[in-house]
Amino acid sequence: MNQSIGDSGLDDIYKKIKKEERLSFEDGVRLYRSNDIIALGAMADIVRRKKNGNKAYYIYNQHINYSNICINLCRFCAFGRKREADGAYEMTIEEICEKIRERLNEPVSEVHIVGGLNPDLPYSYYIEMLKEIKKVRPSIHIQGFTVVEIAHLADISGKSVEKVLEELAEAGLGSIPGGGAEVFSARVREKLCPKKLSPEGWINTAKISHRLGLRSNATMLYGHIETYEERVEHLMALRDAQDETGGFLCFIPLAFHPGNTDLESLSATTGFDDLKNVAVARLMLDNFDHIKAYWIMIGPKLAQIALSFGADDIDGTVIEEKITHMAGAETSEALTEKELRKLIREAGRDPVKRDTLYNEL
Ligand code: V47
Repeated sequence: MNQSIGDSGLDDIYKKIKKEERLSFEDGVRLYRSNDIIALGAMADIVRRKKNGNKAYYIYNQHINYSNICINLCRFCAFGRKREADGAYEMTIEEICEKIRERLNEPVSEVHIVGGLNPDLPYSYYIEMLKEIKKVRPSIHIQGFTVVEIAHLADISGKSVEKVLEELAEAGLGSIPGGGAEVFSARVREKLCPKKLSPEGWINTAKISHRLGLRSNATMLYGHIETYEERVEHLMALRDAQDETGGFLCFIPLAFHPGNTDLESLSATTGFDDLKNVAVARLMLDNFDHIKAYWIMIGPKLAQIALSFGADDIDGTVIEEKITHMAGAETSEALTEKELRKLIREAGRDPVKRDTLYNEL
């Protein structure tokens, strides 16, 4: 038995992992309660290696946050604004296309598009945005609009979620990012985001998109007021949904940044908890192929270490990130491909440039 695991008091869980047995709710909570980070990492690394060998993925991508005007105004968010508030903005389709045009000389394969729930932008804005981006760069994969935005589009258009997704896909949408899941606990949501799409709404919308052939990502926002039990319940709800559809591409734990939010008095997450979330996710989410350590939120150095704690992906070049930076992130807003490859290579992994759907480029 691996020495670091033998001393951890988690050897029964280790046995399950070796037998590829599914972990229970109690197992998940015990993993979170353990401070034996080396044992957690060693176990998560076994699973990661079985699924992804020596490969670690990155993507050449670009983020566009088209508007921060939002009707939800979640308490953990420093990005959302009322229309009349300082710093509120809304990009025109032409401004969005200009952002795509600016990068035409770079090998960008994906544009990641997320915004607030803007009450004034019409449904046609979103359809036109997708079509116009595709005209400027036909080969680009558009990963856009969290399921929370999709549900909002169904509301404002009076169409069903299915119809909205079909029309967005027809206009050029390729897949759906994982945001808006937060933590599924009713207790947490009542306190932090009472107006947000319900957990059932989030999961159902994701499942509908999977059934229509649109893959999506999944996230969990951790490090605010949630308990270990609530984290594990969240992971298990995602695991159940993945059992049904197989449509999730990857899971991304999102480290809460308190700056400029209503929760500013809370401390930022620690390196230990960041690594725990990667490792426990890798162990609980046995039906997810990929766990992403998002360097924007935990920093490139810790994202690199996370590659030995269950992560097989460190996201990408990103270029212009607003959601985390408005909440006080101290990371840069972009890494070069050379920097991403160096981080991966020095962690002893083979860097693999991927497209959104994890095809190797
Ligand atoms: O849903 C909001 C989170 C999410 C804060 O799918 C915050 O590949 C930390 O989901 N501190 C949007 N997080 C971003 C997102 C995402 C990012 C990168 C890759 C992918 C992917 C998805 O950001 C929101 C919310 O959970 N968020 N405020 C904050 N203060």
